[in-house]
Order: sequence, then structure tokens, then C-alpha cells
Amino acid sequence: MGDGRTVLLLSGPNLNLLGQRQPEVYGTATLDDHVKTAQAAAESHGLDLEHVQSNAEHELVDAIHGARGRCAAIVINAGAFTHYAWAIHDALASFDGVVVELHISNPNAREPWRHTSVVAPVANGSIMGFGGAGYRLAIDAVAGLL
Ligand code: CA2
Repeated sequence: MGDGRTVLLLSGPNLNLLGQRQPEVYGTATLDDHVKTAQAAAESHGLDLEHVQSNAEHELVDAIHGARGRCAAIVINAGAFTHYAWAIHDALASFDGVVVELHISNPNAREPWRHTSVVAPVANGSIMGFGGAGYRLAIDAVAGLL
């Protein structure tokens, strides 16, 4: 898996708007703040972090393909794609490394349509409901599994 040190953080649709709306659900931090949190956590474990955000499903699929044989792990907050994007499921299934599903909110405590995750079956584990702290927890989980 590449040099065994690189973690790809993937952010799905609308996460680029974090900090601008629905602070009661997602907090006031921006995506950039969360990436910085993940970067600091990665550094503390001697890992390198790359981040890709896209609102387009195919770009996330391409980023997962690009991680194959190169990255040791993927941390993915697929946004609403989590709940129905089987192409992301299939791409993650083709990735031969650690996969951690991440959510800021707890989708299981929200609307029923958020209770299904197509990412969970192809992830080592899921971290959700801990707000921005999830970004650190997800990297800690990756480091523990590598
Ligand atoms: O809790 C999470 O991290 C989610 O992945 C966030 C997604 C949601 O569809 C998932 O069910 C759970 C949505 C992110 C959209 O974030 C916005 C932030 C500000 C304004 C509008 C949307």
C-alpha cells in the first residue's frame, strides 16, 4: 500500500459549506478547520494526510481509485452519498487498505433515510456523532489499525 504512511481524507457533497449553515447540527467549524485537525492528528502519528473534497460522485470514485496501491488508509465523510451511492461502495471495496467512515452528526439519530449507509459495509469501522472531534478520532483509529 504505497509507503504505508499516507492517509486520504475524502469529503463529499456540501461539506464545503460547513460553518455557514445548520451550526446546531454540524457546529461552527469549517471544513478547513476539520482538515487541520486531521492533519495535526496524522502528524502526531507520523502519517501524511491528503484531502479531497468534491460535490461530484465520480470525482470521489476517481480519488478512491487513485489511492489504490498508494495510500494506506481512507477516511471518508461521504456526506449524503453515504446513504445511496453504490459506486462509492464498490470503489471502496476495491481499495486494499484501512477504511474509516466518518460523520460529524449521528445519522442514526436523524431522519430514517440517513440510517442506511452504503459505506459502512466496506469500512473497518465508523465514527459518528462526535462533531469535529471525529476527525481526530478517525485518524487515531487509522493509526491503531495500521
Ligand atoms: O454528519 C455528517 O457528517 C454527514 O455526513 C453530513 C452530510 C449528511 O448528508 C449526512 O447524512 C451526515 C451533509 C453535509 C452537509 O453539510 C452542510 C453544512 C452546511 C450547510 C449545508 C450543508
